[in-house]
Amino acid sequence: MTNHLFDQLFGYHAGSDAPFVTPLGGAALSHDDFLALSARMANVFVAQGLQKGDRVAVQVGKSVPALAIYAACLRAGLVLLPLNTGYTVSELAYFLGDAEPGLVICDPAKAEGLSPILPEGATLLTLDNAGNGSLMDAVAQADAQHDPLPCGPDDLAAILYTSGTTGRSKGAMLSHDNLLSNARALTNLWRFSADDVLLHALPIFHTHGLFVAVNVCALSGASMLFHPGFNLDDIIADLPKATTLMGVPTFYTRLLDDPRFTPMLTQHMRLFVSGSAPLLAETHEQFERRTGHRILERYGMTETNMNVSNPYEGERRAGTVGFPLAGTELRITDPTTGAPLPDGEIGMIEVRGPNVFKGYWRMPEKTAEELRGNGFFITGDLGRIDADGYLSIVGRQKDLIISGGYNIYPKEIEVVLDDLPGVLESAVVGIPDADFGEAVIAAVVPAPGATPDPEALMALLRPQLARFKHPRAIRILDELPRNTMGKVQKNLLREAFAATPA
Ligand code: MLC
Ligand code: AMP
Repeated sequence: MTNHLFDQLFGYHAGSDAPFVTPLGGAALSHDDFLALSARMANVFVAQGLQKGDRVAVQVGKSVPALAIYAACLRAGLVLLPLNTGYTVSELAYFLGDAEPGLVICDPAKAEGLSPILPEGATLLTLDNAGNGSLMDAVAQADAQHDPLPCGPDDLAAILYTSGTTGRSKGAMLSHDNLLSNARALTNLWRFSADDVLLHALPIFHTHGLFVAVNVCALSGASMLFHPGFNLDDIIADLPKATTLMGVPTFYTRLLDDPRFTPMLTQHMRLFVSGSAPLLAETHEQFERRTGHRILERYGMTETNMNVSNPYEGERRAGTVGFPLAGTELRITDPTTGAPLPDGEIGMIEVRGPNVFKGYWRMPEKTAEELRGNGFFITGDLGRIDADGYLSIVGRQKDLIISGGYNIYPKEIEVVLDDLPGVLESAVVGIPDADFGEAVIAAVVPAPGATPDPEALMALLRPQLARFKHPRAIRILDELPRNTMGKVQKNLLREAFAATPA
C-alpha cells in the first residue's frame, strides 16, 4: 500500500532540483530538499512515539519548516491540526482538550503559556518564525531516510477547527482523498503546471492557504514565493516573478488602492483567484478595468474544500462563484424541508462529492445535523443557480461574520461578553467594512444598576479572544431589539450600526 496523498503531492518529486518553495528574502528549496526536510521531521515525530492517527497540533508563524510539518505528518500517517496564530491560551485550551494531540508545536514565546494546558502525555516542541527552536534542533540530528507510512484514501490527513453557531468549535476531519481529489480537480480546472509560480501570501492554518494553494502547487510541480503574510510592498516587489496569485477579497481591494498596481505589473500574470469571502462585483469590474484580468472567483469551505469555481476558459461572471467542480454535485434545497428546489430559486446550498469531509471529530450529533445520510453537506450558505448554471451566494443562514477572510461566529464573542461584570446580555453583528468586507460590532445591555464602560469591557475581553475577533466598537443599549418570538433582530442592529459606524 502506498501513502495516498503524500506520494501524489510530494513523493513523486524525489530527485527534482526544481524550486518548490522560496521564502521571502531567502533561498529557494527544491522539491527534493523539501522532501529531505520532511523525512527528517517525520523521523523526529516517530521518535516521540507518535503513531498512525495521532494528532499534531501546530501554532507557529508561516515559514518553510512550518510547511514541512504538514508533509512530515502526511508521511508519518499523523493528523495535522493547524491553529490560527492569533488564538489565545484560553482558546487553545479547548482545541488541545478536544483533539488530544500527542505533540504540540508552538512558537518558543508561547511555550510557557501552553505547558499547563498540554494534554496528558503530549510532548511540546518549538519553532519560531526564523526556523529555530527545539523542533529544528531535533531535525538537524535526525536521519534523512524515512519510508512514508502506508495510508489509504479514507485515512485522516488533518483536522481543521471551524467555529459554530453554538460557540463551540468543531473539528472537521479531512481524509487523504478529500484533499487529493480536490487538488486534482483544481489543478486541472485552473491549468496549473510546473511552469507556474504562485505568490503565496495567505496563512497556512486554513484551507485556502494550506490545501488550495499548497496542494495545487505540489501536485502540479509549480513553485511558490512564500511570504509570511500580506504586505503590499513585498507583494508588489514579487509580482513580476509570479504567474498566479490566490487571495481573499481584501488582497484585491488593497492592491487596487495602491497606485503602484499598474497594468504593466500584471500583464505577465496568468491567473488571479479569489475566495473565502464575497468579492464585490464592483471590485471584480474595477480590477478588470485596471489590469485587463478578470479575477476567477471560487467558493469553498473547511468541511468541503472547494466546491464551485468560475471557469478558466469561458466567462468569469462577477457576483457569481461559477459551476460545481468535476466530481462535486451541487443542489439548492428548501432550508426548512430540505426538498430540492428548481434552478432560479433561492435556497440552501448543499454539496456532495469526494471533497466532502468525514464528519466532525467526536461530534456524531453535529455531523448528523449537517451531513445528510445521502452524502449531501448542508453548507449554511444561501444561493441561487441562474439559467446558465452559475451559482450566486446570496446570503448565509448561519450567524457568521467574515472579516478579511476569517470566520467569526458572533456566539463566540457573545458568550465572553455575557460573562463580564455589569453585562446582562449582548449581541454581536457584522457591518460593511471597506478593507475587511465586514467588521465586528457588539451591542451590550447593562445588568440592572450597572454602567459598564466599553473600554473596560474591551480590556477584559482582549486576553480571551484572538485579535481578529475583537469588536471594533462596543455599543451600550438599554435593550436588544426582539421579535414577537423573543429572537434578537440582528438585522435591525446591523442597519443601525452601519448607519453610524463610529
Ligand atoms: C488582521 N486583523 C484583522 C484581520 N486581520 N482583524 C479582523 N479581521 C481580519 N481578517 C487585525 C490585526 O491584528 C490588526 O490589529 C488590525 O486588524 C489591522 O491589521 P492589518 O495589518 O491591516 O492586517 P493584516 O495583517 O494585513 O491582515 C489582513 C489580511 C489577513 C486580510 C491579509 O487577515 C489575512 O491574511 N486574511 C486571510 C484569511 C484566510 O486565509 N482565510 C481563509 C479561510 S479558509 P492591531 O491591533 O494590530 O491594529 C475559507 C474557505 C475558503 O474560508 O473558501 O477559502
Ligand atoms: P470556512 O468555514 O472558514 O471554511 O469558511 C467558509 C465560508 O466562507 C463559506 O461557508 C462561505 O460562507 C464563505 N465563502 C467562501 N468562499 C466564498 C465566496 N467566494 N463568496 C462568498 N462567500 C464565500
